[in-house]
Amino acid sequence: MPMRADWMWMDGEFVPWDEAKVHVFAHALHYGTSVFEGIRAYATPRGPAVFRLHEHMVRFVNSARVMRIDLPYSVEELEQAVVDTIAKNNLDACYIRPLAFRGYDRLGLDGRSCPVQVIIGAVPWGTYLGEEALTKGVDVMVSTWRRYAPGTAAPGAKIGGQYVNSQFSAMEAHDLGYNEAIVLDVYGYVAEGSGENIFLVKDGKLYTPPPSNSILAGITRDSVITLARDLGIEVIEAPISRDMLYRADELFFCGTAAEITPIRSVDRIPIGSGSRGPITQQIQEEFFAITKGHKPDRHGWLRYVRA
Ligand code: PPE
Repeated sequence: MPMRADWMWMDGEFVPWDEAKVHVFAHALHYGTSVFEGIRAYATPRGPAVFRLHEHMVRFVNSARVMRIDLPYSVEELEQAVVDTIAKNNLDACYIRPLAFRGYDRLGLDGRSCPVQVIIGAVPWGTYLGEEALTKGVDVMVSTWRRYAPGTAAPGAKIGGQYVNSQFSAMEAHDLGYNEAIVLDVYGYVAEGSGENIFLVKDGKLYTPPPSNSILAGITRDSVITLARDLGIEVIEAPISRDMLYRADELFFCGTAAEITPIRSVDRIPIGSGSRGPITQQIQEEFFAITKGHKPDRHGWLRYVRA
């Protein structure tokens, strides 16, 4: 069943889902000239609440800056448009996809004569890596594909065309019977998953690669670091070698879509006990307690859709 909702926010107005269309000569379709975000809203006792909307929209604007896309809306206008899109579609928990892209004018690599279009879609989207992924964990492989090298792309920006790299590793993993891939950077250090950041637990401490290992600095990653420190867990941002994965006590992915997903094996080697580890569970429970409004929003991360 295709994902859908009733209304799409498109260039400042709501259009019926089935009418939200572009021309096949849109520049983005040929060259990947787009920037996007993935944001979740959670169902809370006070209705839907968008998680870290401001940080997502700031990253969106910064990605656009790197791609040389001039956005015709401010961060505040985009935030309001997200809230309006959820309300207009009567959604509760949902996944929100803002996208800015170069539309149709002409072919040619420097597409800056092509008009900028902006859409915001919101759809229901359950667990990203399978029904039981959050509790049981996922089986992953180290991809044969590497993340792009420094200076060949912009890992810190969420640019559409860059995601062909992620697709290569995701498709390879799925074809070989794994849920997801871990991708190494060009020097052989662990970068991230095809669409998630990664954390490792060793001797009670939490490790994650720094931005210099070709990662997208995820907003969930930042939330995990904050919550772990709240819980008194030491967090170390340092390069991680492949063998450290196999020797880890616990491993987990985090991302907007993946939320906090334990990794139970890498290359068929069980990690730790081979199921969700205690620190992973502790951070996961803290994360969901806050996102779902069961614990006070002590970091000001929730934006309620209903005032
Ligand atoms: N790394 C990559 C490469 C990535 O795509 C994401 C998000 C992250 C890390 C985590 O970032 P954050 O969401 O800010 O915590 N991936 C998005 C797209 C997933 C998709 O399949 O589409 C997401 O999780 O929304």
